Amino acid sequence: MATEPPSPPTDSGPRTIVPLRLELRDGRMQLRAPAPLQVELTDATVGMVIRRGGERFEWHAESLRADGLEALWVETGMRVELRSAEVDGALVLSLTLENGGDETVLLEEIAPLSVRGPQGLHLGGGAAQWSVFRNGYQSWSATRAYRMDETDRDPALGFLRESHGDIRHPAAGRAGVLRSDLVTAIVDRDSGAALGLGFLDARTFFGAVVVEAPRGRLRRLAAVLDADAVALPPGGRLELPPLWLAAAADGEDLLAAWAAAAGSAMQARVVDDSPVGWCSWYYYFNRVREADIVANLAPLAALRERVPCDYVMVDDGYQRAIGDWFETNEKFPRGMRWLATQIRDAGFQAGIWLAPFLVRPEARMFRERPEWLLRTASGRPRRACWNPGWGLREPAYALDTTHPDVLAWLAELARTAVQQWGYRVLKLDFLYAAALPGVRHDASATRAQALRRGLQAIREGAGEDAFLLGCGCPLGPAVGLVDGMRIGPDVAPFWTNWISRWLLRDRHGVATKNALRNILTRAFMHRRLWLNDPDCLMVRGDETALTRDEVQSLAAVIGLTDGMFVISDRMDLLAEDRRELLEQAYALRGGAARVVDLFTSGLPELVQTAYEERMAIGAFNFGERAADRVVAVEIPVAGDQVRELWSGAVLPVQDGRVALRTIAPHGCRVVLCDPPPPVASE
Ligand code: 9PG
Repeated sequence: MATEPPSPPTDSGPRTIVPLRLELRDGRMQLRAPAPLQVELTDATVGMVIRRGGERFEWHAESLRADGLEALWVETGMRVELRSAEVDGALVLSLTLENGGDETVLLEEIAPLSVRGPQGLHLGGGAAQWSVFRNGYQSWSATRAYRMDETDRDPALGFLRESHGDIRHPAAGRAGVLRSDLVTAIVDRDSGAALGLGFLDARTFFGAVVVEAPRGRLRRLAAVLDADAVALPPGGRLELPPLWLAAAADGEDLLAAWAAAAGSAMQARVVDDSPVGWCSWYYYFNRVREADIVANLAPLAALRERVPCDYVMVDDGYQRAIGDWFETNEKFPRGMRWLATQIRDAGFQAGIWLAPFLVRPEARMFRERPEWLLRTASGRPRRACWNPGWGLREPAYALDTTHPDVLAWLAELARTAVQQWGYRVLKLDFLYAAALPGVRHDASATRAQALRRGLQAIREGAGEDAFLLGCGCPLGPAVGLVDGMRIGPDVAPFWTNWISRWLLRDRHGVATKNALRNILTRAFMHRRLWLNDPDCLMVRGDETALTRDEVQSLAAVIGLTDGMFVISDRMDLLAEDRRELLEQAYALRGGAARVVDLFTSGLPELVQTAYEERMAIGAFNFGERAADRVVAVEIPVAGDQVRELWSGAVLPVQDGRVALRTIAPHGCRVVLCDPPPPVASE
């Protein structure tokens, strides 16, 4: 079977959104979408929480004045100035703070926009009908839309919270109270009308949108910046990241338009050719040996005509210790430079995994450079992660990426891996470690800045030509520095496991089902903030608990959402029917995906992908019983027929609909819609 070359996305720019109109009334902001959209924010204001002389103060501007919308907080002398502009169909609010008082203040939280009470947001029938998009903090964090009667919860065990969310902002654990990182869209499920709001720049502060609407009544909606106790001396001024606001008749349009705007504000890196790779992790895990990597090169080369692999990634398992990256362990006796040469001689780029901001106690650096560690207020090294794969007894700790020697070392590490050893793709993992709360060498740096400085040092050392892939990474501060970004939890050779589901209450954890959810819910970020990395595709039939239906679902979601395409199987053992599966999934790439039920389901099951001239529909059944589905086909198709990918079945289209019978549990159907050939003109 020949592989069709992927065609470019038909739609990667902003879609149909409208800006909110801003008016000042009684010192408060009124923001309204033009008719017929019913989206209106009433009595919005600016708020902040500060510390001054050891005391905590909270303020909401009572009377904004026109002409730049100024307000003065009389007791503290803090002044705010708010400017508004219409940019590409959205309203953009920019806030400047000035300390006009005579004491230094520490900024804790700043809300460029907040409304309170049930009248604060008019959107359709009210909060009981809303779905709110909750974006997780980092790559692995669970992301999906919630109804207001649903509850967002953290994992039950503390050590999992570190690696799955922002420990400064635990989940509320109460129905209707959500914190969405960077951006949200609030959708009225009855009318589809939606409000979108998000920060355009996350290089300095982490931002989030907080929605509190327990029991179907809005209490508070606020866009908040975590100001990390940054000091503002008397006379000091601070410009805050702009806030983007728009309305639309569709929630995903808003998310896509925000991503395009934020990507352009932060100069996102979006390379044209999304790389295809192979990765050692999901077959070999920690057990990987240098011979295993070499053994996969010939089978990958032989597959090239069908699935052209660009790079071969040596994942976790080669290093002497987490932190001792310059030396290999006994499983890699010939060292990393030798291995890169083997990979490159076989015609692939070489890739290498690093957890550059982590260090474990057995690493040399831990003993020799104690001043490089991020520390807690009590002076102990900041625990960053407990990963049983690296040893049960001790955790890994975080580096202080504001220390100049750490930054120099990071640049040197990246330079060595790229220039000296010859690895062009760097998978940078557990990046959240740099942004953990702690005491830093540069006390003035925010957590977002600390992470960004670490990444910048790596980019500097690696050079512009290296492909940097972020993983376990808080999303905002990495835009413009990484080329690819993992957008979900790890896939696994199983669907879910009961330990994770029941014992740990962990929606973020390692499981193919959890990964699929995020690949769909964060599809809109692809090619706007970076290239999405959905994580790897495993298609093998042995040494896996995934059924063929589950494998097909993973393959279809990865192909239809177009992100990076990374295989993780032992290639010499792959049966021909499984190779064909790889090829079929590969041929689905190159389109622009739209997740139809993003706001109506906690786990989306319907994707439409538009290509230049064709269209594909993925209908999934993530439930536990077989299901029938009927899907709408939105383009005229050849002979009023469509083809189903996996079965090859030809299905009739009647009144623009196709009936899909008995989709197995965890399985899917992929409907390929080819347009009728153009009528020849005379
Ligand atoms: C290598 C792996 C792979 C994988 C990464 C990352 O303990 N934890 O919470 C935890 C989360 C993710 C994880 C490992 C441990 O996987 O996502 O692709 O590179 O590291 O160790």
